[in-house]
Amino acid sequence: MKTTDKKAVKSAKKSSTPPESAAAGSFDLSKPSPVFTITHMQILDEQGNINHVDEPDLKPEKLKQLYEAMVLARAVDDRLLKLQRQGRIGTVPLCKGHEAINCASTLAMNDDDWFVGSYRDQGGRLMRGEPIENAMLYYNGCEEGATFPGGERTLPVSIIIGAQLLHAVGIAYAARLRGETNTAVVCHFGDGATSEGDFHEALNFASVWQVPVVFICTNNQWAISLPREKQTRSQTIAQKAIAYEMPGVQVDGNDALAVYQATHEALERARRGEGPTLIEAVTYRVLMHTTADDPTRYQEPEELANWEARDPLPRLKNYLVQKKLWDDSQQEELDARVKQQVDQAVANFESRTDFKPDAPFDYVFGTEHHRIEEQRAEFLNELNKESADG
Ligand SMILES: Cc1ncc(C[n+]2csc(CCOP(=O)(O)OP(=O)(O)O)c2C)c(N)n1
Ligand SMILES: [Mg+2]
Repeated sequence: MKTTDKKAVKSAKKSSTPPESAAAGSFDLSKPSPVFTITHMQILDEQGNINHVDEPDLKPEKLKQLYEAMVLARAVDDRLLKLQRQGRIGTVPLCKGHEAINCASTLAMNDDDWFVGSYRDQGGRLMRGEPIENAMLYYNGCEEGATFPGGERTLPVSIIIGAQLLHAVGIAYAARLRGETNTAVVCHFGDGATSEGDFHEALNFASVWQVPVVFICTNNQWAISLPREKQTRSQTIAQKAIAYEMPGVQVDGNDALAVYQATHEALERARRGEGPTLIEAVTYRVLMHTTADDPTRYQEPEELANWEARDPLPRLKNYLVQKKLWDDSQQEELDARVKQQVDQAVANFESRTDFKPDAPFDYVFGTEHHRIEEQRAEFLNELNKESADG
């Protein structure tokens, strides 16, 4: 771990009382301004060699679970791309290269926690128990793919950039009001979302209220075709935490162990009542934004190749092999099992015929609302007219 000032981060939020300087009339202008630091975390180097000092305390079974989840996420991503290219599903966003961020952060969560994500967290969603075919349904326009049994604490995909950060803060606030001391919220979003007002409002109130939220920004360097340097002049995204008086941690987003450790520490802090954390997970979007995009028009091939060489999967695999937890026969068995799972999900998806065209109206509010019902009736009426017209 390269640490700028680990202690400063650990002690940054020890109490929920506002710092003295924030009290009205207490400013002492003769004092020097405070100096802030952010932590940078890397535990596995790019070849998968471990830095033993910071090796997380993860049992072999957990490490294998993490790797298997990442392999499954990659296989699902590959298949979604093929299905879209074959015209069997609609436009789909892809998560290749983000498996360490999605899966390692989810591994650090417990069942009482809430998962609040965007559309680029497939690996985490699968770990929360979402069926593989949900993505196929959802990206084929079927609302049925947005929920799943047991998924009450896993919010549907948020396509609206940044909106889910406010939901995360509200949920964490409610959990605290209900006295759920073991519950925290993990909220995922992209680098582009940090330019939205929602990001700033959410971080501000999360800190003011000291609610248990872990904000994880997947900085994949792109917001569609807009590069990171046109999004913000800040040297890091993690440093945006400083303005809101919360710890800001930058992690190597292709290092599953660093992502796990940063999330684990932030969740522990949240559960101790020490408030929110902002984690910036640095990675690269190695595929198109969605299947409707052509990144060859704006990405440099050399830059892409550089990042492809840092692929999080072989990196974690090398670590497991070095620890004698993984070998070729386990890989073969896993690849076959994952292929079978994905094949089965495609078959389940393609055999479904029971779609309800007005399903989106079911999910707007928790209870029936007359305005929504008016809109539902209008929609169904139009649909019937179209069907009658052939
Ligand atoms: C409020 C809002 N504005 C604009 C869009 C259109 N849009 C879809 S994805 C995207 C880029 C988001 O980039 P980033 O937050 O970095 O996430 P990434 O796609 O890289 O995961 C934009 C602008 C949207 N969905 N919602
Ligand atoms: Mg992005």
